[in-house]
Amino acid sequence: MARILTAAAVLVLATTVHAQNAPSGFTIDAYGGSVSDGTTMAWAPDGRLFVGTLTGSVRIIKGGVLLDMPFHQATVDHPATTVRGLLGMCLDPNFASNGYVYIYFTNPSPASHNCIRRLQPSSPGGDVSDGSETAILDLENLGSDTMHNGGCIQFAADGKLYVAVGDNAVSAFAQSLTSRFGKILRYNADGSIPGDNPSSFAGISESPMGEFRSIWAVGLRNPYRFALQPGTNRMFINDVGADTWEEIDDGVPGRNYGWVGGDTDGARGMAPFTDPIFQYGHSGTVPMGKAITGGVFYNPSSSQFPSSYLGLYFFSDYATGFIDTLDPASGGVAEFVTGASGPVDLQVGPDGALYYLADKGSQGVYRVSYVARANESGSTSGIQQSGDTSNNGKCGISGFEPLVPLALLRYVQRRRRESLAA
Ligand SMILES: [Ca+2]
Repeated sequence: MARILTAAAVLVLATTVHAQNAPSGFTIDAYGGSVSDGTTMAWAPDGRLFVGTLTGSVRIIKGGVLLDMPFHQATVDHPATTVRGLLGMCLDPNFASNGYVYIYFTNPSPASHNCIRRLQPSSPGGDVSDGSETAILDLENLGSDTMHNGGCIQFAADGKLYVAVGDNAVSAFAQSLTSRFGKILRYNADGSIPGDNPSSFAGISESPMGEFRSIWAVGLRNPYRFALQPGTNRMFINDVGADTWEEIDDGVPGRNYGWVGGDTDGARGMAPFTDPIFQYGHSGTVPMGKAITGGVFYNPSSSQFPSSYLGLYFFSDYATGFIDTLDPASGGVAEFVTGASGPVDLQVGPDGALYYLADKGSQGVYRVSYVARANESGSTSGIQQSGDTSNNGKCGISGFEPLVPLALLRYVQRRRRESLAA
């Protein structure tokens, strides 16, 4: 039996390598139009989707159509093939009245450093900015290494602006209270520091002073994305690991997530460090990947997916191209989408669909929708797939033959994950 399943798995992998696959009842469609080098997405309450790109553009998808004119073009430090550039974006909690858009990007002036700037439309509700950039935050100058910039920014329900910053490939920064690198930071919307930020951090004897009073949690390597759960305001931090583990960390003020360089990502069971609530390896685990990217909780104001998805945490891996779910209550993990092309960000839309931003292949936004239970009844369709023109929307060679073995494979994977999570 095991040998048959292995052969089936090989067949499936061989025939669906370029297809994006979702569970039965779901479809995947390209959304809006081609966007290259996308890094970040944010939904406006009016239904527009803002999309930021590594090269400094903020684009708008309005009514499902990508507008030709960017909302804004920032001047970014983006040396070719590096991950410096525009990395994060969020909208003001009062966006409906003030129209503020916040972007995190690598600023070339006067020396390369990551910053946050606030943008505003040229007219209320307008689709282009007035060109101004209001300074909210300027981080320390970067070193020569172009890696580990973090970049995710989000407002939480407390009205504060949370900022994820990477260690710039200097792991010692992650444990230092005289550096904002390798941290989660917490600011007021105008860039001032709240008086109630934590003053002590696990495993560090001193307290932060001055501008470092913005530090909220420490010990992170490259927290590329974090997400806040609507309703609970729980924070999950996706910390990209080094050579072995990718982490999801439970964000709590004052905690130390243990990154001190070398092989110190992943669970170590070593106080005072906080282990990840979930980790997956670069080899030998299910799931398996090399760069955790997007994360979002499925708690939409208008739910579209089956109720079993409510409260789950979606997370993606850039290298493997999967989107999986983590159940915060049970710790169980299950496969959701496979074959996504370099997913870098996940968001839940106002329609309750899951949107992901692809940075490889046909780059742009993709929408994962739950279509109808009618599609499942009496159908052999284990997969719904579209938006991938390389095979005319079919799954595999004929669109049919991998379905049965894939269903078996998924069943086995799910059982393995349940046993791993136990
Ligand atoms: Ca860690």
